[in-house]
Amino acid sequence: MIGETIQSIMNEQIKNELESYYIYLSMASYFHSENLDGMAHWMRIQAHEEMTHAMKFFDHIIDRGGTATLLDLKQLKTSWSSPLEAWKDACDHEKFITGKIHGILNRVRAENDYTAEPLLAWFVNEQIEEEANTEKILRQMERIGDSREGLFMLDRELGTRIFPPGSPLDPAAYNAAT
Ligand code: OFO
Repeated sequence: MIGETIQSIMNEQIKNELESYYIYLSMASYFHSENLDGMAHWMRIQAHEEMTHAMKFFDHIIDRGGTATLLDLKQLKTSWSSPLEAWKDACDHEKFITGKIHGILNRVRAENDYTAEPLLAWFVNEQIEEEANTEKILRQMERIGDSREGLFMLDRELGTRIFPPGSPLDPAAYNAAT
């Protein structure tokens, strides 16, 4: 059975992950409005990943006999002044999430909750990749500067990211389902 303290911080993290989902879907919308459909596509897949992150905490709580509580999401930023600003925010957001994951791991250790440690270890590793991905794109954006050509080349490259099979956010899947 999961303890009250760990259940409560995991419920908080479900909210953080769902807010990540919202932020990246918002960024997808912004990139579409800028005709950067490749970046929008990348963000849709990122949003999908965030939903799966939320569900990992959700299932962990349920599997241990607890109650997953869906907390209110805060109103998040919905527009950006430039693609560069959006990528900066994505990068900062991943660092913020890494801090949250490390904080949960500290609490899990303080509570001697050995059952939760493997889940947290997965997230610690995942955050290395999450930070590296956004950091790399941000550095490329900074190098591109004002070059329209560079921006569209990167946009094309990011449009090649592949949706995980069965993703409900893949337009090919939900359009085929109707
Ligand atoms: Fe982007 O890793 Fe979850 O939030």
